[in-house]
Amino acid sequence: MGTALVYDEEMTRYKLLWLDPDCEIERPERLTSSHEALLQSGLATRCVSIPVRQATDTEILLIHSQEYLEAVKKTPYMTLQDLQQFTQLYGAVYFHPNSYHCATLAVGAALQLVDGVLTGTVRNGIALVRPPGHHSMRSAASGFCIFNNVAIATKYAQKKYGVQRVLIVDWDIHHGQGVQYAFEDDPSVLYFSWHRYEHQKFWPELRDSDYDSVGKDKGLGFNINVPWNKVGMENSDYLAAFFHVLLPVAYEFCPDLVIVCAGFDSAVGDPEGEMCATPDIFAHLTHLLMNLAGGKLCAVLEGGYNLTSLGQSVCATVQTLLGDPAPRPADLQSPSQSALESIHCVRAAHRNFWSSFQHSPAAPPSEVSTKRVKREEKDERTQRGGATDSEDAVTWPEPQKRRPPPVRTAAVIPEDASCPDGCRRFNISQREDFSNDSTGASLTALVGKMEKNEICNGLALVSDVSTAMAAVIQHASALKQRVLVVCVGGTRIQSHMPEDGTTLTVHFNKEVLEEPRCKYYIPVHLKRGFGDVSGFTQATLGLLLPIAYQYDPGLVLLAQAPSKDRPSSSCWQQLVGLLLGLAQARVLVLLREGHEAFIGPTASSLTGTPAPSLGQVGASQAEDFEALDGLRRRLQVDWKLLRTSVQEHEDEDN
Ligand code: TWS
Ligand code: ZN
Repeated sequence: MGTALVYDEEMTRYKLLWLDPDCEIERPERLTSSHEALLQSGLATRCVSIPVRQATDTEILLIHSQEYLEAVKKTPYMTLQDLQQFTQLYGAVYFHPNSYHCATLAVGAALQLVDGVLTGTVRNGIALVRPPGHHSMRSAASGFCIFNNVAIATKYAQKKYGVQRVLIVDWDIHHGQGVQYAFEDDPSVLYFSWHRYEHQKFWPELRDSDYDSVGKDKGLGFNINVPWNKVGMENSDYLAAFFHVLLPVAYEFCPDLVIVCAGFDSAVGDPEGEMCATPDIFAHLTHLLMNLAGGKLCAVLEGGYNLTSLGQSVCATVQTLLGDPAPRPADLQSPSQSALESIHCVRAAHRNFWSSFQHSPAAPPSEVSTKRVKREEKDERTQRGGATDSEDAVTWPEPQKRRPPPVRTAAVIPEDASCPDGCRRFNISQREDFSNDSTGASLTALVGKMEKNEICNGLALVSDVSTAMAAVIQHASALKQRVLVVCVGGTRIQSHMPEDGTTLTVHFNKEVLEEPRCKYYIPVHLKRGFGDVSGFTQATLGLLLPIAYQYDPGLVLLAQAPSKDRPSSSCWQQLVGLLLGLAQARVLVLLREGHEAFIGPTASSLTGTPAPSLGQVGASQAEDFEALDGLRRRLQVDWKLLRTSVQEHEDEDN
């Protein structure tokens, strides 16, 4: 199951033919340099090349009007003057005699990608296209977009393959109003977009882009806008929006297919977005979406105008689609006040539609409304044009080289048990081991190999989880690695954990445990255990992941402690899959003897197979949700990525 790359040089063969400083950022080099970056890094050859094709009229008419299609069809025969005049009919777009041809190829590329993923030829993929699509509307071009590539691909997937629910994630820095308008009354398509908004001062300057556009009629709740009201948003702001807005809703929605409006103008260095998130963050955004819809993910290029930043971001995305471990999410700050304000408002606006938000405060506190700035107060649009000195000066660290270890997954399992698919058996035999604890010796040797980047991750079947855990922690701390311990089930952690921050323990349990006794020991009470999908998602997405990302461990230890109830296998696989985003996927899973049934599913997730979907998450158990939300609020003093709203009394570091 590979990763598709859909690309054709033909889409570089149109450009701006007259002087217009606003339009010149959208150049053919955007595609050539992205493709070149994939070739240079060796990623292109690891992908499955799928050819583009022209979309048919019928396909384009899935979204656009006949009149509009006929009008665009005439552009190849227009004079320069006619083209300029035609361009004037719309906003922020230009036409060229070859634009129409390229626009049909861009749609066709997205459809070829959907075909590849839905026929099972590939698991996922990316289409590198020009022109982009997300601004284009039923009868109008807009923002460099002619046909709405992603909206057409969505309808096509539903019609041709009977796909029911499609999640569209628009991480471009502009609001894809064309996608919003295409599906705002349609509950089968969930559209999520974050975008630079600045209280409606940023293009396309629409009232419809604010957090309170939540969809219409049957589609109420299925349109989610996160407006960014300040520039300079960072990795932690984007992650907070994923953890506290998109992911809880996406898991509740349970899509059959994920399509990403993959614009990279949301990355640092982009002259349009002016944000500060690094290209590496796209590895995490991609990873966090890869366990939805059984891994069926189609990324379609939208914007991105700093060629360096764009190339790095495309590579980060593709390398993650290929299954390589994501780089460590180093040094995450607290989300900014402005970002938290927006996140708070979105959750409040959607609290009646999604059970994950039903305990959010009803209305945004009056003082933090995002509509403080009135439309009339809008100041003059600043001079646009070529990059200014300050834009040229934007720099960021070179992305880490991601070298996946030669062995992906090792298994420490009894000699008589068969080795699961895709795993390397890793047992120190009794003969070589002088300590008389061959499992313990195997585990410490395995951690050593993980540390040396020879093996990525592993699983072990052990008779005593506590003893094994203690051995691993001791060894890892000798290697000066922060360890995240995630414990599922069991009544009490036997071994004594250091409380100096070298390990962080999150303990999920059915029983009521004690209150957090220090910042680094977090008991999480799940009344109905890990078999309860809504409790699991709330606890994992809203609590565990934000804490874990902020902690940034060098090793993750996931252990099944002795207990009567077991997590459902699909929840367990989702947990394993999501934890692989941390510590460069250095995850060691400890399974108890007697739980042999978990070996296969665990191995499958560790080797990179997407976890099965959890099913549409039904009505939640209010008690669990309230308790978990209460815990989240108590912990956010220490773990700032848990915040979903501004603090009443701000502490000094913010
Ligand atoms: C979309 C930038 C003109 C006036 C005001 C066309 C040039 C133009 C572009 C904004 C724009 C729109 C993207 C990037 C994008 C203008 C223009 C605004 N914009 N969307 O004459 O990347 O994802
Ligand atoms: Zn954009």
